[in-house]
Amino acid sequence: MQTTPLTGHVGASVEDVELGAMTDAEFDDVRQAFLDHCVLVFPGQNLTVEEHVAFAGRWGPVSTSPFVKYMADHPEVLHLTNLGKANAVTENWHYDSSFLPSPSSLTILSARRIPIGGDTMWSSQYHAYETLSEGMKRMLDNVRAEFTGTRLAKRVGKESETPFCLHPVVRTHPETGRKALFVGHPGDTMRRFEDMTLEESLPLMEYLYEHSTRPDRIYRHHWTKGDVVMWDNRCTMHYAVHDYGEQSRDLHRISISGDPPR
Ligand SMILES: O=C(O)CCC(=O)C(=O)O
Ligand SMILES: [Fe+2]
Repeated sequence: MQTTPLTGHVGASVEDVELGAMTDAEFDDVRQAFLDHCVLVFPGQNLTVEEHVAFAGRWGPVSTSPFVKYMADHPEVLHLTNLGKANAVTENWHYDSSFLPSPSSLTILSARRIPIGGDTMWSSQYHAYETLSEGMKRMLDNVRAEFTGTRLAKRVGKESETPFCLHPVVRTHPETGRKALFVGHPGDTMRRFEDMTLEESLPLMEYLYEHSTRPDRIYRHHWTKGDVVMWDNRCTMHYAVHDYGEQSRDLHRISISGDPPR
């Protein structure tokens, strides 16, 4: 197995391993690489749905999200398709299911059909936290924010049922012990800071969103059919670029349950 970092702060490509037929020793190496690099790219895997499900199962129990429909014959697999730019709820920087008490710990995508375009970007929230000033770190240490699923609820006409949850804006990764900034898009996935008004919250939310997603902490993946990419949803945000018009884009997605952020 060969692991090659893709940028200075986030992402690595892993080759010479078959995810569908992996030994326990190889899995231990993959797990370590995952904790070290936060995003792993496995080119040319072309997993069957069954292989995808089996690989995901090695990471823990699967998790599902409200407001989306899973595959009829594989209730843990979400088929991501092109629903049009207006419905591209993931075209912003976000942590998955951050509006739930226990957001997923990680997600594994398997690319089935790729358009021209349709890249996905990830940003390291370890790096985002570590590059804040000591004063800002101190100030944020005990702050919580309201995370929401605004666009997701809106897409299915259930705005009045928009889910939300309070979480700390600095979280400690349960496996690495490193601190990561935990924020979202002001208005889409993050509403305001706890016990603060919208007006008070907005400038800092906007600053942190911008800070979290600077180009020097990002990996941008240009997909090829057959790629498998997995990310750590406890220390990265991601953004699905919708620049492919009406072309087809099909990926299968499985997420794994996580713990309440602390
Ligand atoms: O379509 C993608 O590349 C990723 C979409 C996304 O945000 C997700 O699956 O959580
Ligand atoms: Fe996402």
